[in-house]
Amino acid sequence: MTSAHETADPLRPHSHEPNPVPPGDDATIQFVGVDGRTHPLTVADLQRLPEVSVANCYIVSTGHGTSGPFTFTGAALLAVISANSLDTWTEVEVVSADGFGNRVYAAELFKPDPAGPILLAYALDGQLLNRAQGLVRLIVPSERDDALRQVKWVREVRVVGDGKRP
Ligand SMILES: Nc1nc2c(c(=O)[nH]1)N[C@H]1C(S)=C(S)[C@@H](COP(=O)(O)O)O[C@H]1N2
Ligand SMILES: [Mo]
Repeated sequence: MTSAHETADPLRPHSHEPNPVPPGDDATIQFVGVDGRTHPLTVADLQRLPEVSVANCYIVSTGHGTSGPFTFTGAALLAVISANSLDTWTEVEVVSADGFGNRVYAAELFKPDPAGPILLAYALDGQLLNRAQGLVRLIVPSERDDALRQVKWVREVRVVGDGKRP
């Protein structure tokens, strides 16, 4: 489901050559709250949240074939936001160190998804993700078309609100 509006959004690019090379050595992830306050988020922070595994995930690359099925393990994106921000929010932008990104709407996270919850994954088939695999990767299990939402090398998790205080 892609509307014209979403296609024009740089956080939801329409076509993309996947970058196979990790962008630099700095793997720090910053969590940016609705109020702009920023703090680092580590893999250990994610591991302290309830561990969620989603089986039958595929990475479907237009022109490069499909890989999987994989079981990705990580923290639910909703749990990451809830643990780090008390503000009401409408969407979260997950942006990589190579300038690739995706926007996830609150409605997507609050509605149970039969494919499985959206994760900040740190493991694949029981092994921690290495840097080449993304280290921390956004996994959207319901996306089965071109992997544009499966953001590797997450650098920033930016929560966006509507300006209203809770
Ligand atoms: N950070 C980052 N994530 C990304 C991309 C990218 O270029 N940079 N490409 C996307 C696309 S288009 C594809 S097909 C998959 C490829 O994932 P893979 O390298 O695990 O096969 O990563 C997705 N996530
Ligand atoms: Mo892709």
